[in-house]
Amino acid sequence: MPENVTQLKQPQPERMSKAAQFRQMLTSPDLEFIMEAHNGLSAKIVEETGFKGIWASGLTISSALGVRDSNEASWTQVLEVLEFMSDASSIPIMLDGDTGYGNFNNFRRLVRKLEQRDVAAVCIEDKLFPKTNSFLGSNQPLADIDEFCGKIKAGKDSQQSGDFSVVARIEALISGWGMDEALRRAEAYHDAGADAVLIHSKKSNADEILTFAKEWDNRCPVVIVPTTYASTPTDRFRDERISLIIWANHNLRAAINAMRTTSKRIFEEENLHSVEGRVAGLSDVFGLAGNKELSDAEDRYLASRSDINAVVLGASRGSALRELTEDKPKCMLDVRGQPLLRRLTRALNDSGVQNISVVTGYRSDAIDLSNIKKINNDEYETTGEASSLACAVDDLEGECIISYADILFRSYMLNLLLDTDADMAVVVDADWQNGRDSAPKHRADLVRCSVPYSVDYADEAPVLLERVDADLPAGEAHGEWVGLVKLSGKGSALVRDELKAMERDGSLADSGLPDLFNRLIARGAKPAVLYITGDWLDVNDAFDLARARNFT
Ligand code: SPV
Ligand code: MG
Repeated sequence: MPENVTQLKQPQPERMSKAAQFRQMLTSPDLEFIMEAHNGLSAKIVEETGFKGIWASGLTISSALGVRDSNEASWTQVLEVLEFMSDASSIPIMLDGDTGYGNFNNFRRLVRKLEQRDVAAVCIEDKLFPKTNSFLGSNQPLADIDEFCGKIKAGKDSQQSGDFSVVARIEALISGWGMDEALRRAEAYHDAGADAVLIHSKKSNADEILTFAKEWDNRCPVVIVPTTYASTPTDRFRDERISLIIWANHNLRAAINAMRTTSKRIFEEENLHSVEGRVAGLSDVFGLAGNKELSDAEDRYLASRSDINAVVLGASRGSALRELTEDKPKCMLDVRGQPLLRRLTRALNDSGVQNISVVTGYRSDAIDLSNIKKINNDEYETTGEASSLACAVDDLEGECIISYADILFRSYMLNLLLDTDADMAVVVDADWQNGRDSAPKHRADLVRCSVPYSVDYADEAPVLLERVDADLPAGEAHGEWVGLVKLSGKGSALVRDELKAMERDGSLADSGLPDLFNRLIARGAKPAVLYITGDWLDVNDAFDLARARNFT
């Protein structure tokens, strides 16, 4: 795969520009070939085949867009296709620019736009806008020679790089104006600055092309399109010092046949059996699209969260939910078709966190999710959250998320947490009093922070957690502890040490996460606070469950 097929790279000074490569093909003494393409994919295929250049055919680009070769696609629509082709390939492209999409002024603007897209050359034909394909009808009117020469001059004068080529296509033979007119026009276009002339013919033999080439005697490079006179041996053109052959439309025509055959088979057989081996494999499709480069780039540029562990505390039954939690812990309660815990693990996975340990207790057997590691807290009936966390102490390693299993929250919170650099960070709901009067909530863990939440929070000073306490007087509280924590590697080590200290002093069994954090704060830790306003809930009773089921 050529380098810039799949990635945009710094310009490589040692490499010839596409325009220079094309000019060299035109002026070299060898016969060269360019092959038709009509979109990014076919441009890649032309390049990988080994062709040194691409013909961006008006006929096939139009056909691939489902319109006629009569300037039905606007020039900017063609330009858009070309941009994809140019980005997808690293060999030069010559655009079939029809009549230049207007007069000299439209053409010179086209030249500038083509150069901006690294298109190496444009070919314009001496017909009238809107053009008709040369193989349709007969005696199509030709452009006035002087007008067409002015167009060539305008194009050449406006190009920024000396290497960009303008090829002048002569339709005199096709339109029945004869050889003398064709040669007269070639002379005029050459004098006007064309870098090459394309002499076109729709005869079934190459006689008039070969005669033209002899008479022209290589006064400037000659380009031909042997579509109708395809039986002529290529060496005959070499002998007449033709510079460039355009294979004008064969990729599109091949694709039409292949698509028809495949569609017909699938339509008739109503299965894919007989086509599977005949069509390109998906790995081929991904290969052509350059997916390997993308995954390498993801490794280089995307912050990886795959090493982050999550410890989810899901040991409690939730006895306020009575018979609903008889056969399962509350984290397995169904919320619109999915257990709460599955919603949580999905959210973690979606944020890139894959290593999830769930500390279970009550009806551990009912926690049957496949992508988690279960760690049982055998003493869940007599111990609290800190003990559950201590059961997962081996997973409190490196960057970690700690979460209650029975909370629902919007995914931005997780990303907010995962993006912080703080050694410890907790999410605090500043809107904790909202709805409290109408529906008395389970005793909330309230928090006091270094700075209250403010909507016009202009200064970026960090907010620190000072205390978590369900008994905090409401007037002192700045929010509610959500039960979502992020630890850095250092933060995890501090938490591990503190859990061990709690075990030693006998306080572990009776402690919750708030107690753990108050101890850490007392020892000098400064957990950062990420304020949110609502957008989450925890499930403690049937009322919470009803709210959870409405949480979208
Ligand atoms: C094209 O490919 O659109 C051409 C070449 O202009 S031809 O169809 O032979 O005129
Ligand atoms: Mg054309």
